[in-house]
Amino acid sequence: MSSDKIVLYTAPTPNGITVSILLEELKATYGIPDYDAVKMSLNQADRGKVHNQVKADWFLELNPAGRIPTIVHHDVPVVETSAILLYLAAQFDKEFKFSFDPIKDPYNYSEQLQWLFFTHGGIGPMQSQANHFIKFSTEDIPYGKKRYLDETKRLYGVLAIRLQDREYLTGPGRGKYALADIKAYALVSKAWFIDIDLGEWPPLKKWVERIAERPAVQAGETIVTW
Ligand SMILES: N[C@@H](CCC(=O)N[C@@H](CS)C(=O)NCC(=O)O)C(=O)O
Repeated sequence: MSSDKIVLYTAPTPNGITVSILLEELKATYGIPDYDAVKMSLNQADRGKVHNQVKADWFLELNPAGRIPTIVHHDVPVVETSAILLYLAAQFDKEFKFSFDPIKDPYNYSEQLQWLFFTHGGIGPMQSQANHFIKFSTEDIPYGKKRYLDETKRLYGVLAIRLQDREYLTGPGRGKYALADIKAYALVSKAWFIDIDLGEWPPLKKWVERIAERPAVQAGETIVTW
């Protein structure tokens, strides 16, 4: 029989912590799900040498893209941060503490998808490319550095407009801390890595500080470390 326990393949990166933050929030609220975190190597030089490397054959069978985060639940893999967040919410967030009911609350559910897609399709890839060109590229390519840094900052500006008169990205009134916040927080809170000063967008800075205070966020961010 397949286990109820979730296995989370992860690393201490913005994409990795996205999932462990939600898992910790769910555990703090409902006492479930039980999960094990397995730290994966993202280092290409470890390929073929280290068992838990993201391009190892056994891992590619779980996620053909060879990327973390990946979860396995009841022997079934789920990949892509936002798809994992939506899966975990559907399975475990029965009181919609961190999500919205797609049937009874379709407007807020739709907004949740909109902000998840905005972050998953926009900030995630742009910030990753900015990280690459600024921190990891073996060539110095000023055009690439500027292009992706400017684009990341433009998208942060959009979040800041959204947060001008609300505390969280989605939900009625001033908003409710939910999936879209977790997805965006995991990225925006790591802006320091490429020297982006969140002081440029006061509502965004306050939102990061507000979320960072949550014990489950602190636990989720440190589930595995470098
Ligand atoms: N779109 C994917 C991106 C995942 C991703 O880029 N993961 C990185 C770490 S943050 C990774 O596994 N990189 C390993 C590699 O590229 O070999 C998601 O949202 O899950």
